[in-house]
Parts: sequence; C-alpha cells; structure tokens
Amino acid sequence: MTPENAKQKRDQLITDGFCIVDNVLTDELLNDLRRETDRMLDSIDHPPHWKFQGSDLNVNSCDEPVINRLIHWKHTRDTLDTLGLGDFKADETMIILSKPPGGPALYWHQDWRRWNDPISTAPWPQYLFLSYYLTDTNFENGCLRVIPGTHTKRIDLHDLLITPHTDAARNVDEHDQYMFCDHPHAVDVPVRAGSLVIAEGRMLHAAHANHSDQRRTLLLCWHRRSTEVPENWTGEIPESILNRDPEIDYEPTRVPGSYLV
Ligand SMILES: O=C(O)CCC(=O)C(=O)O
Ligand SMILES: [Fe+2]
Repeated sequence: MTPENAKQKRDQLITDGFCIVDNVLTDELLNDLRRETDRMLDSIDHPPHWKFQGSDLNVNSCDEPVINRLIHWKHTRDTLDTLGLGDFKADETMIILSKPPGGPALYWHQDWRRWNDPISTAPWPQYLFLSYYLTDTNFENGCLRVIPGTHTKRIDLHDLLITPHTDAARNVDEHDQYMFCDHPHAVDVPVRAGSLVIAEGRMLHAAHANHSDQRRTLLLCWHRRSTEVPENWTGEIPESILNRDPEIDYEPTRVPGSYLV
C-alpha cells in the first residue's frame, strides 16, 4: 500500500467509520477457511435466535488451527501497522456469521457496549471489527450496509432502533419499519472474497438478505485498544476525554446516551 493510499483509508475509517483493504487473504487460506467453516457450520444445530445473523458461532484460536492462522495473519497485522492502528489487539476468538441461502436481512445496529463511558466520544478508531467475507458479496447475497459517520454522530435512527443483540432485537418482526429500513444515508458495502473490512463497532451497520443459493459466510474478529489517546493522534481531543476519570467503572450499556450527539 502506498503512503497516500494508507492515508486515504485511515481518513475514511476516522470520518466514515469503515474502510476496505483488498487482497489480504491468499486463495489457499480462503479455500481452507471455506472448507473448515462449512465443516463447523454443518456439524452443529442452528438455534432460532441466530435467524438474523445467520449464525453467531464463536470459535477460539486454540480449538481450530485455521482460526488461529487467520487471527495471527501477518498481512492483517502489517495492514493495521500501515494504517496507524498498531496499538489494537485482536481477540483470540473469531465469530462465524454465515447467512444461509434465503436467510433474512440483519437489522440496523451498532455493537459498542460502553456508551456510559466518555471514551465513546473518541474521534479516533477505538473499537474495531475486522471482517473477511469468504465469497464476493453484493446486494443479492447479503452484503454489509453502513450509515457512514454514525459512530460519532447521532441520527434519527438511533432513537428508533431496538437495543441490538437482545432478545427483543432477535425476535423483531422481519418487516419492522425502522430495523430494516432503507435509510437515505445508508450505503451498500459489497466486497471481494479475501478483502479485509475494517469498521468501527460504534457505527450503525446491517446486512441485506441472502437471495442467492450459496452460503454467505464471514469471519469477524473484534480488535480493542486502551483508553489512552493514541500516540499518533494529531487531531483535537474532546473535553469529555480530557476530563475522563479512569478510576470509574462505567456501567456497560448498548444504548447510546449523552455521549453521542
Ligand atoms: O452479517 C454481516 O455482514 C454483519 C454482521 C454483524 O454486524 C453482527 O453480527 O454484529
Ligand atoms: Fe455488528
């Protein structure tokens, strides 16, 4: 990646809440991942509460060599370093989210659980999901959708959504007018198999339904960093973070409160 390219992707991640880096996985690793995730998915029951995500299978690196390989993939670590994200640490778990043929859309949601903590106002990347889709994705087979900028900016939809990944969200009507809406600022994020999607967990995102006759599988790994201001941050630091008390145990919540304005 050229330095200009890296800067453009980092800027997009900061401003919009996501960016894409192509050709991160080799065909060889992709084929291994397809075979092994098919095996894992075919060997288990799929409970009804997986309906909207397709599956929500958490696999630890120590249980599956191919997952261990992917979590520690050098090209990804090098990419994070190049984008100035070298202080992020990967979880040791990957989540297999596989939408079966005919699977419904995933509702609009964000995945941040620390909305009571002033760190929620971080203008820098703070809580990232790194996703690899094992097929090319598009509108037809259930690609990702995002609403750019919603990781740091409140929009109308924030106050209309059911709290994500709760029983209420898992049981929501498939035609709920807000959870599955075509928001005017929503954009589709179709990607190539083996590309890396880097996205901020605070950003509103969703996925289209899978109308194809193939599984649409993705592997997702959460990446976290400390609550310190990043060493390479040259922009403004919000008052709320300068005044943040690191001694407080902020009660976790998935509901964006006063720190999202
Ligand atoms: O299926 C996707 O493309 C996104 C999945 C997701 O965001 C989630 O399960 O939290
Ligand atoms: Fe999500």
